Amino acid sequence: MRWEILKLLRVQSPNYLSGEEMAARFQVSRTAVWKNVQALQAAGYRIEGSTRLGYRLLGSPDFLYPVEIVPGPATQIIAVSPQMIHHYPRVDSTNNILKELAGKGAPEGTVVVAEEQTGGRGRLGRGWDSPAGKGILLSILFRPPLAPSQTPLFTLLAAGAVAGVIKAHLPALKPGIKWPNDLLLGQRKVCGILTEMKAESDLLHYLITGIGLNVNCQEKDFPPELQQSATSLYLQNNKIAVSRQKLAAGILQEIDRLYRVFLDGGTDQIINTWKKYNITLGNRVAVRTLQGVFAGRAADLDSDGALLVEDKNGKNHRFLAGEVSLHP
Ligand code: BT5
Repeated sequence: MRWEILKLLRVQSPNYLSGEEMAARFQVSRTAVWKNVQALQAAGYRIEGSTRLGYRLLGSPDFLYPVEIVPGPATQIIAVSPQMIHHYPRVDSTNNILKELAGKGAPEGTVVVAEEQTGGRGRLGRGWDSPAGKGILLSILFRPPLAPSQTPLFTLLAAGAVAGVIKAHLPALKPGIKWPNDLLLGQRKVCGILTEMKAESDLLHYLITGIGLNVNCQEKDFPPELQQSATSLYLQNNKIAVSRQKLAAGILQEIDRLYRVFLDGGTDQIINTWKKYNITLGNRVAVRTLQGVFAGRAADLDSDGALLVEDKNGKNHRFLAGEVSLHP
């Protein structure tokens, strides 16, 4: 009922809505309405109460509450209702929480989102710095009918989606994707993506794509070792704060759209969306893998999203994972 009350207050804002009217609408006592208003206030909403006039909404916090980031009727699989979004003030890692939910049978399209992570994870045991209330930290559960070998495409799908949403909200910015999962603004990293899966031989149980996007981080929010390499939308947007809620809703909606394109066999479209923001292909690169470092020219992506790197004899070498340095 709390969120229903919020909806009513929002429609009515900046005017008052009487407690009596809400009590009648929900068939509860005025005390019950008042308790729900208090809960909303505790959640950060600025609601003014007047014994004579009722309540009015004066301001909303930029927290990633499910009702605020649920993308709306256009979505069909991802976060189609607020109930499919699990919001936490603080977790170790949203990917970890979603793994637990997935193990208990959570449906495809379930989302875990947090204001802060204490153990945010990158690839290969690296960390993701996740200060409270500054970024978007979310994970999405997919249960696609796929072979595990095709899953790297999901990182590209998410990277293309986030780049597109940044461009739509802040047209002056020029997001670039460094294969496979780094989103850069200028030369600095603004977003990272971590795709993990549970699979047995050829059977994929589920796939989790975790997105960490630096939205309103200031320089001082980054630890010293990231000061030169990390950035945020705020820092790139002339230090004007950006709505995390609008971006998060946009990201969920765009990933839902691209995922459906993918399910309809539109792998090319996923790759082409990624290529719109490509800053990798065409450049000299060094790819670091567990086997060593390989240098060459990033020539293309194949239909699995693997990177094809051309050696000096014109022969392509295929990488499904790895760490790319541009212009080594
Ligand atoms: C990534 O790994 O870029 C994947 C990051 C995924 C984070 C999301 S947040 C929601 C979900 N839950 C999780 O626990 N994880 C996902 P990788 O390519 O390995 O890059 C990690 C490296 O990026 C670190 O070693 C740092 O150098 C750098 N880094 C860490 N935090 C950063 C930040 N906030 N902004 C920019 N760079 C950062």
